[in-house]
Amino acid sequence: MGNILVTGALGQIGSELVPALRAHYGEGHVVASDIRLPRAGEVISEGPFEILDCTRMSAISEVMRRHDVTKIYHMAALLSAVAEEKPQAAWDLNMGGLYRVLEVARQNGAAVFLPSSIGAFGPTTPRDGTPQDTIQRPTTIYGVTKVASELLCDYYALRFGVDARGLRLPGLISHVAKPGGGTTDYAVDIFYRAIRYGRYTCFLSADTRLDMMYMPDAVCAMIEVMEADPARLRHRNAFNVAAMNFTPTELATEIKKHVPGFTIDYDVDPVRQAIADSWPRCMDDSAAREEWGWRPQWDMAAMTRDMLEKLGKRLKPAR
Ligand code: AKB
Repeated sequence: MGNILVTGALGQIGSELVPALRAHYGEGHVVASDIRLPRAGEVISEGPFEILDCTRMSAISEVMRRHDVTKIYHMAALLSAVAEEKPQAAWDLNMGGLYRVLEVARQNGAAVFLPSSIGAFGPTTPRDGTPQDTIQRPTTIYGVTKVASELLCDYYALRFGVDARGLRLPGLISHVAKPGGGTTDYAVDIFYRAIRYGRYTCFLSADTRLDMMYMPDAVCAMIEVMEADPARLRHRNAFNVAAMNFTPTELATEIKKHVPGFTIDYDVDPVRQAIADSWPRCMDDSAAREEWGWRPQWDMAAMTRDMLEKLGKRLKPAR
């Protein structure tokens, strides 16, 4: 078996994907990479690590050849809110990185996993039961890069036979690494604040419903879609995957069951609110269920219990 390269390995997804891939395929078979070295406290398990700028094609090529890489999980990207602050940088990294990863994959016969997002949809997309194949006219630079990335992956599959697969991920909730600049980040921050201060000020409005997923489900989905029998895949790339959806009020009510006295208030950030208002409330993921057996394990109640338990071991109340 060849080896797996993970770009952006120190980010929110990579921090859990790398250990999961290492548990599944063996420590030495998974090369973690990022633009910088891990900082103190950032542990992504034992195993090979490379500093890699994935906008440099020769650097990706060199790492791939040296480690005999046959599969790339390409996680390096800017998230929606930070991308809106720096649209030019978002285009350079999100598109420039993917283009180079796909090119090197084509030259070396490697497969590629791409995380797309609910951000690939826009205000004219049906927001409830969002179909697998539907209108995609996002109004954010993040969304523009996600749609273009989905199309580029399809093009490389069709034109060059690159086995490029991917998922449209919802907001991801994790107790390991915090997300860096997304619109759904509130659903992680709220747990840290609940434990430390017993209250949270939310930057989205009380009734903003969005699709969400607990990271263990997301990591399983990423491994499963890459292992799926290609003969069963009609879509191959950009599968809708859903697990739970809730509003900030509903999540706060669930947290209150475990943190008595927890309170939430709202100070809406118009930029992130506009982004959230253009995204699906609840995607239809039947294509993923039918074509490769997607089944989420975590709902809001189980995720909330686990987040509070895991974070509660690391964080002390500030009160
Ligand atoms: C973000 O909020 O930008 C991401 C996403 C849903 O793609 N979490």
